[in-house]
Amino acid sequence: MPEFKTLGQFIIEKQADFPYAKGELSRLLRDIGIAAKIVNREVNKAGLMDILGNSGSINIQGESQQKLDIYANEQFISALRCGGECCIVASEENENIIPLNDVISQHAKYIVAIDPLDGSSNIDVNVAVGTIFSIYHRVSQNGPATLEDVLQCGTQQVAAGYIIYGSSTMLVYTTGKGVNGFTLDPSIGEFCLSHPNMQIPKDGLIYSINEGNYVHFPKGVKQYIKYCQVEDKATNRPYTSRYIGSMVADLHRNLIKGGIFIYPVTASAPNGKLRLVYECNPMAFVIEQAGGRATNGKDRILDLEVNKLHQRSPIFIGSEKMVMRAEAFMEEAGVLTFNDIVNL
Ligand code: P6P
Repeated sequence: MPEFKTLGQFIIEKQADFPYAKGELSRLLRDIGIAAKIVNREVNKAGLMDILGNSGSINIQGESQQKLDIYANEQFISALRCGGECCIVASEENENIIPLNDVISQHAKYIVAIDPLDGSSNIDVNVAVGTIFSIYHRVSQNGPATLEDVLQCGTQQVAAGYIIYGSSTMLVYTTGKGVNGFTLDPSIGEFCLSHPNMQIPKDGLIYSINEGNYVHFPKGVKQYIKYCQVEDKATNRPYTSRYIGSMVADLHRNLIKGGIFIYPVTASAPNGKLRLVYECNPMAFVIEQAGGRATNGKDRILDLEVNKLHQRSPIFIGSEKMVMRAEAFMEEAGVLTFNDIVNL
């Protein structure tokens, strides 16, 4: 067990890595940690409160909003507003950006993009869910921050991470100098360093994909899945299929054990399902910092141009060798569009 260190102590200690830091990013990360503890409290007793199930409303994604989706969204926005270190919040739950215009926040230098409760359809069946966050510097020099401050390339992220509300609650993040994991100790209400310098194995034996969409997958994905299933002792195949429909939980497992997570184009998601700003970019930053790889099957996720707030992208992410192998199948088969697929 690493030496006892809370998230707050670690953040302050690492602040020294940024010579010009005045503590704003440190406070912003602590604000996110506070909201995570509040959301964790409700997620952990969801079955005992009238907070299960859906709210009856639909979010910008056209998905039914769970009551906890709305609760989590409100908690993170409130914590960021009170903290004063963020001038805009872009939430996966909201159609438009949320400018924080009070006297202090409007001059803050950071932007936060957040998926407040990813995988929330799993809450009612007690499957791990998560929060995904991404932090950028604002690029506008004066006046209120704008949408252009949010539509930044993934390589511009200052920090990114996730909280997984599972058998334990963990906060995992990077500021571009490696990945560290903190486990919430409920007895003291603190996230404590439990997984220093997380590294994803370069190769793995787990593949994570919703095979229910198999008939609509690009040819290269179909061929890669068949590759995973072939019996070959020399390469430890067949691999193990693990997919629980909660990106944070699937990626956290693969980060620790090694593996690949793929969400390609499908019939219902011709551009992929997962959101570039709220899911793909932050998780790509974390996985790359842990020594892994993240592409859309061809191009690096972090290099993709961000044109729309709720833009979607296919994603191949995880152990470097597994992702490169899947890309090779995609290249050989040709990266097909949805129209190509239906005419297969
Ligand atoms: P499907 C949850 O809704 C989510 O955004 C990710 O957390 C998860 O990986 C994916 O969608 C699951 O999608 O189509 O397999 O149910």
